[in-house]
Amino acid sequence: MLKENLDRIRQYAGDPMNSGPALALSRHLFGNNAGMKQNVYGNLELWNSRRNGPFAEQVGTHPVAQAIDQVGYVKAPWSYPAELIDRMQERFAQNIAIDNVVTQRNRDGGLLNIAARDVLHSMPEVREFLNDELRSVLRSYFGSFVRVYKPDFWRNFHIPEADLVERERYSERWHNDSGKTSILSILILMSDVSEENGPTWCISRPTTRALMKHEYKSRDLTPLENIAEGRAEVIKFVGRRGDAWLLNTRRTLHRAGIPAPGKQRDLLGLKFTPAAGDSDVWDEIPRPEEKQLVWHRYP
Ligand SMILES: O=C(O)CCC(=O)C(=O)O
Ligand SMILES: [Fe+2]
Repeated sequence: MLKENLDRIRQYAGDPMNSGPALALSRHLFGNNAGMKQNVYGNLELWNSRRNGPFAEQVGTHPVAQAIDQVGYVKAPWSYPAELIDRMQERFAQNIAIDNVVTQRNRDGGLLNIAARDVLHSMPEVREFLNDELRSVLRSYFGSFVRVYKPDFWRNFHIPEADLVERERYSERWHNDSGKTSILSILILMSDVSEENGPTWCISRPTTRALMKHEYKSRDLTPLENIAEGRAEVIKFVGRRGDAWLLNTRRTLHRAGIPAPGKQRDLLGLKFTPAAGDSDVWDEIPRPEEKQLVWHRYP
C-alpha cells in the first residue's frame, strides 16, 4: 500500500502534466478530456499563430472559422466533386489490391475496418482537398499557413455485438482525441452516408464541456448511447459523398457510428496545425509533435 502510493507520487512528480489529477483539473479548466498538456500546448500554439501569424488580421472574420471555435464542428459550405471522390476510390482499391492497408477482423474473420494510412504518396490527389475555400477558413482559424498531415482513408463495417463488448474496435466509443487542441480536422465522406452506414456522431463544444462534469466518465466507461440526451442534440455526419465537416476532435466528444449489418462507410480525414513560413506544407511525418509545444517565430 505504502509502496503503491510512493510509486504514484514518483510518477506524478516525474511527469505531473500527464498525471490523473492533471487530467481531472484540465477537464474542469478546459471542458474536454484531451489532457492537460494537450490543452496548454494547443492554446499556446493557437494564441501565438493567431496573434503573430501572417493572417492575424483575418482571425475570427470567417463565419466557418467562428463556428469551429464556438460550436466545435461545422459542415463545410462546399462539397468536393464526385469525380475527385471516384479517383480516391480507385486509389483505395489499388491500395487494397497491393495490401498497402491495415485490416481489422472480428472473431469470425469478418471485416471490421480497412485503413490506408498516410496516403500522401499512395493517393496523390489528396492534395486537391486543400482548395481555396478550405484555405481561407484555415487562415482565418489559425492566422497562419498550415501543416497538413496524417491523411487517412478508412472503411468501417458492422461490429457484431460480441466483438463490441470485449474492447473498442475502431473509434466507436465516446472520446476526445489526444494530441494538442490546436489540431483541426476535416472529415470528408468518401461514400454516401445515411444513418445505417454508421455516420460519425459529434457533440458540440459547449455540451462537451457540460458533460465533463458528470455524464462523461472515460472512453471505456461511458455508454455508447446518446450521452447528451435531454441536453442537446447529437449531430451525425450524414450526407452525400464529397460532403465534409471541419471539427476540433480534442474539444468535441465524438465517436464512429456503427454501420448496420452488411453496410459500410468510407471516410477521408486530414489534420491541420499552424505552420511558420509563407506557404502551406504537406507533412511527410505521420504525427508531427502531436503532444509537444511548437513555438513558431512568425516573420
Ligand atoms: O470514424 C469515425 O467516424 C470517427 C473517427 C475518429 O474518432 C477520429 O478520427 O478521431
Ligand atoms: Fe476521434
